[in-house]
Amino acid sequence: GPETAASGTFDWGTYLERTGSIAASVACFRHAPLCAQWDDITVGLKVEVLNSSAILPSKVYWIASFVQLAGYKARLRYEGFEDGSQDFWWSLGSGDMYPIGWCAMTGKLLVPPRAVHQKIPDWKEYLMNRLVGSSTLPVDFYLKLAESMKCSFRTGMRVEVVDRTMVSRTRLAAVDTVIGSRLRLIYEDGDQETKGESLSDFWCHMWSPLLHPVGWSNKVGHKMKPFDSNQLSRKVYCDSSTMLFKKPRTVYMEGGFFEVGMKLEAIDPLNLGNICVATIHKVLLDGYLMVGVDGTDGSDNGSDWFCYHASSHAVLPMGYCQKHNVQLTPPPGYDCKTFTWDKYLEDTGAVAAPARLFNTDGSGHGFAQNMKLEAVDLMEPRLVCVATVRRCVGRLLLLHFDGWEPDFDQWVDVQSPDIYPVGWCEVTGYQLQPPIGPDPVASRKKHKPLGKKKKR
Ligand code: MLZ
Repeated sequence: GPETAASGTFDWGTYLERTGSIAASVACFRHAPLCAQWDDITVGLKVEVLNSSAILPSKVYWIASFVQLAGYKARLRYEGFEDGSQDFWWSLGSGDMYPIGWCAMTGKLLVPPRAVHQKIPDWKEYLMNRLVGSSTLPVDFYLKLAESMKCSFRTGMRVEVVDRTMVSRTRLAAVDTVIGSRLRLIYEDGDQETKGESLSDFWCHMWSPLLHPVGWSNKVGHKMKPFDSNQLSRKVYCDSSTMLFKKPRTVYMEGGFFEVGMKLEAIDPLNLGNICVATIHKVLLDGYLMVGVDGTDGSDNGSDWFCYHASSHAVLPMGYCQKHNVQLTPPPGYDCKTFTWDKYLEDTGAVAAPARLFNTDGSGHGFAQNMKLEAVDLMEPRLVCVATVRRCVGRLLLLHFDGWEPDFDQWVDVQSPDIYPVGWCEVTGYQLQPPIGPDPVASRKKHKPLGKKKKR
């Protein structure tokens, strides 16, 4: 269709209509601009919006109502076109749309599209009747939008972030670019040239659990790639203040906590569509854990261990998959049809981490199966893609990237800062990856720049 990759003109409105889909509401994404204001944005709202059919020397406006909402996009219907024949999609971030009364206040003209003029001779009276009792855009809408788009990270600030060439350690990095609260980080430890262009940077949201202030690794006991301070770039840098970072929830360690050797189910950090049998390999400070997927090479030597906070969505108690009808990926040598936890614990002489240590409550989010959204491909975290909620399981969402093989599906938390409402890219100026066309070129093979390829 016209909205596919090649043409570069993906249009969410057309796509949603063609696929008969609905979008998750902005209210589902607490990190998204205007989330807290979204109760006031509803179908039925009336606004003054650019009359794009007028050919006049200055912009004129006309009244329209919201007939559908899809993330930050609204399907608008001009007054006088109640049959829906002239409906159009408008991004709530693009301006040229104002509360009722704005034209009168600013001396702009309300001019009906020509066809309305012909159909309804006395449109002034018509409009008066139509406007009675209607609600409009909050007067501070654009102010709130601007406020909620502020990001306090600045180019040049230093941080510690996961090393994408070895996920078990962090690396020193500096903020290079900020778009829509997503940070492009360049590894800055004197070694950035050696790994090749594609692995020398990392993108994440400012609230990403993978992002930490300088000194964090040392403080909690996480491994960090060594660096030579003399080699650091001489550009002006400052360490980012710890105030800028999202703190994970406090975990209580009384009455027992995770212990080394305990077994659990965990999202495989290198295959985010898989929930695997895993082991706690290290308990760091402040509730952080080093978790490894059982039976992988990188788990034996520690290079694939991954740091998850005890409150993370990615660590799950034994039996979670079975209870929720999700396929658990067993260790090599075990068949997924015959694997049982009882037998496995017996074989390994291990104990399972107690269920009460996990934070699996997923009540009260607004996501549902088949909803559309924009989501980061966490294996190539620069890419924000057109995606669909394939499953909702507790606080987990299984996301599918439209047009891509199910191999690319990823489990994420309902509160992940890497998922966004439809239209977020347009509002923030980030590039959106449209679904790939119906005839994918031969090689759409899974490619894992975050960490190395695994044979499983
Ligand atoms: N290099 C990869 C990119 C995959 C991105 C998929 N995002 C859902 C490929 O083209 O196979």
